[in-house]
Amino acid sequence: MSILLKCYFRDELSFRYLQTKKIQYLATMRGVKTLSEFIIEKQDDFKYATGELTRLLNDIVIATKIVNREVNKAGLANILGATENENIQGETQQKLDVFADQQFISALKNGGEACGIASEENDDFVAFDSEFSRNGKYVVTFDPLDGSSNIDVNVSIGTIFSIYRRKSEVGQLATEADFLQKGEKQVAAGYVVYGSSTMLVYTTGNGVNGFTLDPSIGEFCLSHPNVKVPEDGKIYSINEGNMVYCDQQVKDYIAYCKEEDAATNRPYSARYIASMVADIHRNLIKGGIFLYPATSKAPHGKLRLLYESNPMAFILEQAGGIATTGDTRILEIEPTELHQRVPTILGSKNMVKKYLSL
Ligand code: AHM
Ligand code: MG
Repeated sequence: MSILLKCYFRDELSFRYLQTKKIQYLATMRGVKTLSEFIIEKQDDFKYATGELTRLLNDIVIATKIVNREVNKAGLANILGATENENIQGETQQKLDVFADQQFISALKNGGEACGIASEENDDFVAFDSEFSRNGKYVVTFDPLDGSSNIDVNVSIGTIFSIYRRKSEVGQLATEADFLQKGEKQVAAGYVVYGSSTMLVYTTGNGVNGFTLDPSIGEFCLSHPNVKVPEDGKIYSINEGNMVYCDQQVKDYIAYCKEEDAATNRPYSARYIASMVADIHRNLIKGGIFLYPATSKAPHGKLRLLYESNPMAFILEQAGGIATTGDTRILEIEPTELHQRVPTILGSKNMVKKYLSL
């Protein structure tokens, strides 16, 4: 049927248009709103609304669908296992990390709305050098595959992204200053969790919405409108194996989480997947606190400000939570380098407040 339609609609564009309409029709029949419809509907909430951010988000969505397809067949496709390369942080890159990185770069480069990207897997930022891209108003930072140590063992992983308006002049090549912007300058941020189902959660600064991928129509459908993180929670997420290297505040807080007190629902439950997207997603829905603090071994913590902490902080704050280094609101940090790391503590408002009070 598809081949026949393709012959009838001689050019690819008409064929794609028909496919999109077909998907939208199927989604409408099921009474669900697709992510594409939602993004277009919300376009006017955005103060720079010209359609470019909408197209940029759609480019990102296409890349996440391709990555999702590969993640789902990772065990089959002889794509598992480490490459011989190491990324700038000295960690072994997994093949899927490289694949995902390339997918995002290619989608954003061809989309024309972004003039450059910076990603966890590249030593330096990439400025897109076509005339088309030089006119792009945005830059994107991303972690293409977060929690990649989980790939080989079939545990949830994710993608995280942030979008900023460029600071350099439109028409020129992107510069490092375009990427070294405070988190509060983000115009959009989101993540995709490749879990028991695939979900995309994002914000443009007007609340947080979550979409679940319906594999039968290949569309993300609105499943979690206006997500709010519960003010109190019962879950704490930290790599407790590092406790010996943590400072007294962290030790005291974890001891507090484990104390018995029926009035405050303690002891809390410990949950740690070592994939921050999955850990934070769970805590966002159920209520909880996630901590990757500074340790004596890693004085700035492990997580990267531009690719991990800022986007997650933006989402958590938009959902009513708090995101802090322990001293500073994460979104107020002035970045000094692309691969900067920061201690990251975020989650339910009252849990983070308790941590800060110690
Ligand atoms: P990655 O981006 O290289 O996968 O590393 C980030 C991940 C986070 O998702 C997770 O919270 C953390 O590293 C786990 O680190 P650890 O194994 O030290 O607990
Ligand atoms: Mg990561």
